[in-house]
Amino acid sequence: MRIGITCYPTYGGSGVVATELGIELAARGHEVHFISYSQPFRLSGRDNGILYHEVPVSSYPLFEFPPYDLALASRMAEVAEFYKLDLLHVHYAIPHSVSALLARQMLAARGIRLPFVTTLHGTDITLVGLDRGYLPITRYAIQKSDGVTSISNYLKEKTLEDFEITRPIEVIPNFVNCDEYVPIKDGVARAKARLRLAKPDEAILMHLSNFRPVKRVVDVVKIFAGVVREVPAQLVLVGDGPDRSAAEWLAHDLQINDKVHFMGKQERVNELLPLADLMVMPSELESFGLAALEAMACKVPSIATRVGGVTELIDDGVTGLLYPVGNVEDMVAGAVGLLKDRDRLEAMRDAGRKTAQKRFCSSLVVPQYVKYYEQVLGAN
Ligand code: GMT
Repeated sequence: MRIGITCYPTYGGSGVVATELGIELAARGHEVHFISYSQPFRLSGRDNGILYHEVPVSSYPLFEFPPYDLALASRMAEVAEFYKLDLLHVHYAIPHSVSALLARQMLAARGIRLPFVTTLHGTDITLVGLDRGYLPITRYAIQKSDGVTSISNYLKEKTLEDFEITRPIEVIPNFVNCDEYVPIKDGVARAKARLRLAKPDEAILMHLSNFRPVKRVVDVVKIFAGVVREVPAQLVLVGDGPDRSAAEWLAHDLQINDKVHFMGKQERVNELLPLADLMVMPSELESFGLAALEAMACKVPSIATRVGGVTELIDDGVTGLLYPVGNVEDMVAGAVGLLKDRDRLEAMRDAGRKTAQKRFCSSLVVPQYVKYYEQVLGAN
């Protein structure tokens, strides 16, 4: 198949899923065309079977807001026509599904067929999408998509309810490449790799996100402050975004900044994650929680919040520990308890890797997308 993919190319789960999907599809012999305003950050630019098409957004003195969604629609239509795309797959509804809808109509007028699939990721429904300024057009584009998938049952139900959607939505969960996200074998190799970040007797807590308010990065620092009072530890934060400065200030105010490491945006998170003992994901809301899944595949359990689709990923007490949002005290107690009980931690590490392998490996999930594309193409 020749598949066009549009996503936000910046640091964030929806872009990661879209990029990894493109890479996996290309590895299976499909021709993949990324269409976005810059190259998605996990693409090397040298990936076989993948082409990247930039969307130029020209400015004009009259435009206070250059119309990216229109430029995107034009580029989608061009790329689809020039490269004979079979299908377009857009990730994150706003504005991508609206642009795809326009591109489909533009091409239909020229006798060319371009079905499109919209994948809903989270705040496109739970936050931004609920904004009255966006809701009607987002609802329309979802309703008119040729196929719609969501990354969890939670998000599907939320979309059907809040957007009064009447069309079917297919749930296809987030996935991880279980051959690339692997634990480092215990022993000398792991100990040596960890030495870059911590002393042998110190635990490593890790957080990975785009540091938006919904991720509650300040809670991560608070949780760590409680843990390090009881257990020797270091905190490694991967990613960047609006709340980084608040978290840095808090680490200074609590005088733990020598143990808190802000690594910024990192491309090869699969090399960092296996070095951690625990992932900390105290989010206000997660429609799935890709960071926790990537950690799980590397045998790193999460201390997380019982929100949204997280319960579809983490089995509380078995593959991680779940708490109400903002309950820092209990999250500290849970983390300390696990770090002091190595047998329990080990059992959780193993159970997490098994869950990732059994349910969320790309080898299992990517074929679900391919099957869905075939279904959409067959129905058109
Ligand atoms: O925050 C978002 O909604 C955007 C998105 C992103 O680009 O970071 O994150 C969402 O998509 C991920 C991949 O499908 C999910 O794993 C995240 O749970 C989801 N984030 C939220 O629901 C807050």
